Amino acid sequence: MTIHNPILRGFHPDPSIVRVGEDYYLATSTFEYFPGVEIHYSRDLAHWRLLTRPLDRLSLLNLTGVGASQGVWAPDLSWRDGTFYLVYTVVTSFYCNMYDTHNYAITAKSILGPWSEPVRLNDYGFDPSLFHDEDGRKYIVSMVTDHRVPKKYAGRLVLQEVDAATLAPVSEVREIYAANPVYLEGPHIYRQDGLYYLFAADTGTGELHGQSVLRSASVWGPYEMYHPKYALRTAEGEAWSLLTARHHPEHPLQKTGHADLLQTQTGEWFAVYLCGRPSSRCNAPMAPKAPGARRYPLGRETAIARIAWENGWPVLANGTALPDVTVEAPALPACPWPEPPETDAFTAETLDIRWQFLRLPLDEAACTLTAKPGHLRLYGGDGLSSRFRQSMILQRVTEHNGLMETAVLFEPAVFKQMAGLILWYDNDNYIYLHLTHDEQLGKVVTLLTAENKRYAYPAGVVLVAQGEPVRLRMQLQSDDAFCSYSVGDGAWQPIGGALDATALSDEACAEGWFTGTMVGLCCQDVSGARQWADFAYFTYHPEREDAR
Ligand code: 6LW
Repeated sequence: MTIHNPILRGFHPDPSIVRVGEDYYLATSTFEYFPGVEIHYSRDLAHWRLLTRPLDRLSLLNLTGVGASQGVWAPDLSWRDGTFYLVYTVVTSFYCNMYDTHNYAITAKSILGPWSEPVRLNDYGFDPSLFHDEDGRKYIVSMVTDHRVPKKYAGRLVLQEVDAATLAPVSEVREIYAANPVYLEGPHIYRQDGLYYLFAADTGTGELHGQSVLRSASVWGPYEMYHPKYALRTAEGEAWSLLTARHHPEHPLQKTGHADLLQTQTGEWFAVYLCGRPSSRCNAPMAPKAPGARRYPLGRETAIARIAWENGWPVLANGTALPDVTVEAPALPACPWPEPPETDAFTAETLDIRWQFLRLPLDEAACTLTAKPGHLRLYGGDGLSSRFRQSMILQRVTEHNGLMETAVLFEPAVFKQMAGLILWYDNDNYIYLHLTHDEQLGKVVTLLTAENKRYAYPAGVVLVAQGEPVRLRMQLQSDDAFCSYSVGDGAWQPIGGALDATALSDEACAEGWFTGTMVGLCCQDVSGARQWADFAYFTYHPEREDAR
């Protein structure tokens, strides 16, 4: 059996994996989306399905007002003696000098919960992970942020022992690695053959990203960094990455790093890591952020590699630092899952698990499947710039090409009421095909684009008949988005021409760093009247490409 990378497509960064008997659970970051943390399930490492999102109540995650790409970063999932442990950061200040990185741990007997109330960990930095030593002791390892200018420490890692029962700190916070010169984050510690292995992401999370490994006889260090024979370094001070696409811009999986190790019940070793599949477009050479950088509208995704041990060090089994697009699966029986349906007819009692909310959960008074059976009703919420009560549901765009479609019944009475289909990166970047009211024409369809707070209506407004459902469609093709609409059963009418879909990427968006394009359904009523919209279905047909 062959595994095709990425195994989790669309934005799913910072993978953390755990095996419990014959079950594999993989956690990824969710940033400003609610519920927080995605846990995916597999029995064979080839087939994955989204199983649960544990941070599903406000006492576990309240994202009110957080900025784009803040919120939940780099969850760490582990299991010991019948208990799951989930450690995560809720970032509430970023894009500023002084970060706030609130670190928490929760536990559960079952992966489906119930999860405990959160335990506060130290907030020195982000990417905390929990190490369970063989002697029963537990430790938290994380990176450290530093607000001083110039920074005294960049890429420092610290360790703290925590109480094995309560996870409360029991030791001081001690440095175990000082970036010199390699910047490390995303640390995980493993014990193997009596040694402590510190497995960490190096060199940021862009195209220079990689994965390094260090080891020590003591959990407190000193840690020695491995220099794999195959590591390709072109300058002094560069990381000795065992996994990286740095220096190989043609490789289909870029940005590779931030890995977690795993041994199967068959004794085979693997690592999950994050990667990106580039678009064909770049930022302008003089762009204020990331000049000239290639754009990744799908964000950072999750992939898997086979690992071998070389002189007691983990390395890629293919004998290079470059990961494979296809990987031979472990010797386990295939366990495929049914493909999730492309069309959501909104006939279930609850929203399909693929949908997430923006920052805050929507209750029945804002989002309901029962007001008009077979329809999703959204009551108009805040405007698209709001970091508070927006009426929006979203899911990941998983391939560069594909088609999204909905049909909406909406009778706006004033121009402050809008509802439709949105391609979304963040509050300042989106493509919004929607219905609204125009004082001269009445009910109209229009297109609003936002690129780093530059707003445009590239197609004006087009009159549509009242009382009829309007179908709205977006086609992603060759890095452009093409919009069209149809009234009732009428013919599809293009609106707005080709729009650059790569503008919705970490590279292009001024405040975004870590997410990717989402597709959503939403309704705004900034008049305060809470006019509603009824969506009859949502279809997403991604065109899967196995390498680009
Ligand atoms: C993640 C950290 C990172 O926590 O990106 O650039 C953060 N580094 O490792 C969000 O994915």
